[in-house]
Amino acid sequence: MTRDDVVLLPREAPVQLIDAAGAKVPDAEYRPPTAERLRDGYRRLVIGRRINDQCNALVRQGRLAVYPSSHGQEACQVAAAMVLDDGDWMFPTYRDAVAVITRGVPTAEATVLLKGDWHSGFDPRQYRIAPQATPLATQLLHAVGFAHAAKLRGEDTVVLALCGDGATSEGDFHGALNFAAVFQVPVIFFVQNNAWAISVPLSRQSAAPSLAHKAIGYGMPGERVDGNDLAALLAVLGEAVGRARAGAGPTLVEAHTYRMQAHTNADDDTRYRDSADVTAWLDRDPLVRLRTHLAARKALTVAAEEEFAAEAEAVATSLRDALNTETSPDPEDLFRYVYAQRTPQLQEQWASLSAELVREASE
Ligand SMILES: Cc1ncc(C[n+]2csc(CCOP(=O)(O)OP(=O)(O)O)c2C)c(N)n1
Repeated sequence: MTRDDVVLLPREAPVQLIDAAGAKVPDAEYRPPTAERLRDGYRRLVIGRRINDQCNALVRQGRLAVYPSSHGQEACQVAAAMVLDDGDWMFPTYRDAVAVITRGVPTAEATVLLKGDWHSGFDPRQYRIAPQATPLATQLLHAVGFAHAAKLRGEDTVVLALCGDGATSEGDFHGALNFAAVFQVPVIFFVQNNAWAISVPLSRQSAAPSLAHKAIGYGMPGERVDGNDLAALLAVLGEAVGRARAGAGPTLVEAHTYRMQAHTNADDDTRYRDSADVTAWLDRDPLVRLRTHLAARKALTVAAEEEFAAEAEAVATSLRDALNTETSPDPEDLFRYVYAQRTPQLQEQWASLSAELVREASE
């Protein structure tokens, strides 16, 4: 297939393989994952939802400084982790803790950033996950550079970079997609369109027919997918990963989902959106949908459900244990690893902070 043969425009409607009522939707192009893979995905969704609930509670207990919840977006989180091989890399954002944990980062390490103890609590090389990025869209550039380097070295590494709908308005989004398409870099840009960038709705963010339509402007395929349908996400992202690994370059995937909770605990979403809009999305919940589907296929026993719930409870316990343990980070770490040689400004700031710490200790 030549580059000209590839269909760049996304479909009119997002790809869906299981509808909101749990029924199978036939598709000529995308094959649904096996029942076994879907059951494993459901298990991860149950754990993901529990992580979101537990982290919200830990914020209220003052144990986490902040938690940008992915409640309602768990299918995107789980799919992002499931489609990658061990040797691939993920470049996540602040909202992607569930994806990070699903890929294998222990809860104690995954929550260090959100607790405010350190820039990242895990070793990126060990899990092949870049630190969760807070500055919007910067991770897309890092992902492209990383994937380009892997390609130049002759490795078959695929890189999946996540971002939100708001991040697509950043200049870095443009730079990353343009470079990736020109140099046919093995990267998947996975946009979780959850309809809101804090208080800014998608309609104030983009006038494009869809965010996936932006792909054609760069010369890469774009696809839209139901972001609450794990089966469709696995199929669409899986195909994009396969294309990247085969040397066919990048893909832009837009998942249509919804941010069910406030942006973070520091945000009051009742000030800018109608609660009826939120409740309307309850009918499309990714967990309920997959559970109904698997149960109808007799692919989910009561025993399996109990086992998944117990596993999720164990993950929640590990989160509580990790965050209820007092830590004493060294304040100088803030300055230690920024540059090989500390700049005069950093020296001045550290001198001021250390004087303050000495004064506090003597009080
Ligand atoms: C470069 C940059 N500008 C502004 C911000 C402040 N900010 C944090 S989150 C956010 C909204 C992001 O929305 P979206 O990309 O849709 O992701 P979501 O939070 O909905 O997952 C903004 C503007 C930032 N973190 N980085």
